[in-house]
Amino acid sequence: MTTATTNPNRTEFSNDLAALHMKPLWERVMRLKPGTAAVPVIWRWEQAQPRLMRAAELITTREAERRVLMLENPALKGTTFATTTLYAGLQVILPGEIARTHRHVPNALRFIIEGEGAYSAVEGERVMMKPGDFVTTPNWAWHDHGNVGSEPVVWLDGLDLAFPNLFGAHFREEYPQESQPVSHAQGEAGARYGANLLPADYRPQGHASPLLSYPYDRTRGALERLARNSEPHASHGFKLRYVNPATGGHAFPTMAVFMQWLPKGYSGRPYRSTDGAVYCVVEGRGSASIGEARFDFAPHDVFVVPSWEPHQFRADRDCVLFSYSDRAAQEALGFWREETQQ
Ligand code: 1HN
Repeated sequence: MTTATTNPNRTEFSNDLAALHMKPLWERVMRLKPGTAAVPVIWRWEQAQPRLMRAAELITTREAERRVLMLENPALKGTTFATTTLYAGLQVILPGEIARTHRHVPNALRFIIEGEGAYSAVEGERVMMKPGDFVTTPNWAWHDHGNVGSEPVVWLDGLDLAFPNLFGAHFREEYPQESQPVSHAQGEAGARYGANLLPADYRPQGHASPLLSYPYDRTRGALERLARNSEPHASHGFKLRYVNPATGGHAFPTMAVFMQWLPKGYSGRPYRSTDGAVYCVVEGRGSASIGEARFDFAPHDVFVVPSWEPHQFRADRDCVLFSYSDRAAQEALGFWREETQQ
């Protein structure tokens, strides 16, 4: 690649081309191997939690619209993203507050970390949120949040912002009122889509799961039963994928969402895949070795496993890990690959 710069004629040629916004392909510096610029990083709950409470003193939800501390990958400064394709942020809402109604093209997920009594209203249905629940905000759905309880509620926001931004398709709209009217009973989406049944004439409309909430007690119960009665995967322990019940596909067209159980004493084999992922520790303590980094993790810590970084998990106690990645988009495009290592 350096031949061009050592040959004065080629240098002159390159300079001539530059003025015309052309470049010789043989001089390109683009990455031509798997992986991204993102680096492994952990945000520890013991550091995040007091700062969320400080944010709650400094600004109201009305002023901020959403009171969020964004989790930006240190190698992706200026993007706001945790991985090259995924946004992650910690949102806190105080008793009595309302985060006003809007909609946008990016899909969003909420993973509830701490506190009870808050709802996320999606297209007229208020979904009550409890720690460990995974709640969806499908693309272009009106959504607002409120806290009708008596304690602060904190959740992890995950968004696929990079995709609409990349395509130039990021629209957003404000709703004329702060809260949208309630037009569905609580639990209606769960009744329609969450009981291994679907409305008789249902045809999938959007691309994201119409099931607005995946409650933790059911997810945890399934994993615990599997862990008691079957053998763990060599790298993932017991790992389940949240499903769009109408299609059998991922919960979002872009983001794949998972919950996994690592039994106490588990030591996983190194593994890598092309999807970058954001993890949130739900229960337990253990460690994640990711590339050159080693993170000891505790409940509510959030960490990033970048694309194609070899990683392995160890569990000091029974651990439950929530995660989301861009695997759904990669599978849809035919790009996704994985590799188990020795
Ligand atoms: C958003 O709409 C929410 O609705 C949270 O709670 C975080 C980050 C970027 C763009 C939109 C929410 C967001 C967001």
